[in-house]
Amino acid sequence: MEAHNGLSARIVEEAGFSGIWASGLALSAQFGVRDNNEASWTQVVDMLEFMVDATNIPILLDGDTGYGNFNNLRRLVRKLEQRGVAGVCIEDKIFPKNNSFLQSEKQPLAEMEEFCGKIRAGKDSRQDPDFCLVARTEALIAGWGQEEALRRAEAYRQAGADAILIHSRSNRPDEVLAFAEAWDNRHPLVIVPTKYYSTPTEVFRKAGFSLVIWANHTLRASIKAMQQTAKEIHTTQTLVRVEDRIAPLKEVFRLQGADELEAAEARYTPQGKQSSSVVVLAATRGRGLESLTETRPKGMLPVAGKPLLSHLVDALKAEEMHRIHVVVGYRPESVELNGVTLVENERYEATGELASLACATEHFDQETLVVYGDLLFRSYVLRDLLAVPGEIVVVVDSGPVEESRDVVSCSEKDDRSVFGEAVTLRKIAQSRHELETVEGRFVGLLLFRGKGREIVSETLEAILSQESGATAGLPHLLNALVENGHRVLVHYIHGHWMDVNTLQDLNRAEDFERGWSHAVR
Ligand code: SPV
Ligand code: MG
Repeated sequence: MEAHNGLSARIVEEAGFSGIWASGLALSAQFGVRDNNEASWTQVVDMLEFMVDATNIPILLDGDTGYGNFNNLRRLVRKLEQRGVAGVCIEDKIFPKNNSFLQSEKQPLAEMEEFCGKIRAGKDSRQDPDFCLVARTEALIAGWGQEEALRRAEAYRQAGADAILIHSRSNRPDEVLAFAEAWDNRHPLVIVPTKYYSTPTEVFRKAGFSLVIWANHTLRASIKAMQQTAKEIHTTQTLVRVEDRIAPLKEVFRLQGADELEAAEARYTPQGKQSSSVVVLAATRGRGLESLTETRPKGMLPVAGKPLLSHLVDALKAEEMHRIHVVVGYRPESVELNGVTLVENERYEATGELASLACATEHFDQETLVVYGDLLFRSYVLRDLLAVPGEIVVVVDSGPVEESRDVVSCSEKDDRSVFGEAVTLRKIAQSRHELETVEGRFVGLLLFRGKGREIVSETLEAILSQESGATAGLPHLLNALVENGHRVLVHYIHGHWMDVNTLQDLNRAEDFERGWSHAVR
């Protein structure tokens, strides 16, 4: 099957083919030039390198005439071997050649003996005994007839060609079938049924052909798709009509092997140096603080001389987390923070935390921290959390639970003597009566990285696809993760944090930030 660059080569391999035809026509066309050796042979070889890198199946290059005489072919064979190309097909025409279907009868053929010398030179210069040299005769294309085709094919066989390609421009298979009959299985035969495409492949199998080349079909398929898409976008001046008909970006990334790079990054880059992102959930006005939040959400209320959210942002930046995305909703114009990206949840009034989080999924990174916008904590809380290895980690305060909000049940209780033992989340609830055991309270810090990003994104999407998902909060996501069998690691802390929900909290926050309290809730 034809391919003409790394992407099409990978697509051909994924379709199940066991070999690739690096078509001269298609390679020229994708460069936007004619099939007349307008692209240099080194440009062709460079493209082949991408195709070899993208695949694990053999690639047979359509080497035209070998780009010159026997000497040019020798060098070509060496370069192809060096780049992992499995073989080359050369045709008995004169450089620069023309495509077989253009002005066919005017095409001069190479002198037979000279072409045999080229075949011998090509064979002699290979180092890998598996490197294939296919000799293609254009005798039928140029109108020299069956007898000349057979004469040349035999000469090329004797010169050492590994297979003979007999090319025909007839709409019927008769020519190549007659050739095969006379050839009588002397040596492997190859055909390119571009013109006589309606013949069942079984006919070719029965006639003894070793290889059929479908020579230009990924190129032609892509031309049509590109033309239709470009025209439609130009005409409609919008992307909405085409979006669902074209490959999603996700598919592009998959074909490029983006996953492999991500996995390699996890293996080869130090954890702390992962590219990190933060999503701060700060869309709501803040219930319980109505009197102060007429013109601004609670995150903008001043605490110790600056907005509550600024304390959080500064704490994040102190841990080198500079890509901070704050999801705003209520009074977004009042949220003025330096060095953060604001993401708006326009439906904040009708939706919950998860809907806000979903507004920021495009900002999820190799390592992503999700944090409530009304949180204050001592710097070690974040530093220690970032040092916990694991794909999904939550912070739980193991201190005495006074309130019944965000209470959690974990696999083990906080036992400082077994420092480092992995504890996992069992369930999070809004009432301790829903839990068999209560080990603490969720602090509003969720970290995910590596595969955890995919898992969280998928779970989030699944929840939001249900009606009940619209108003769901972070606990809903955590429970869904656990229910789906994913490990949510628990990182225990003991105090040194607080969230702000009431006027009293606001005063405590002042003390907390001034260092006067340790705020064990
Ligand atoms: C090619 O694919 O470039 C070929 C086959 O050489 S053909 O176009 O039929 O000549
Ligand atoms: Mg060609």
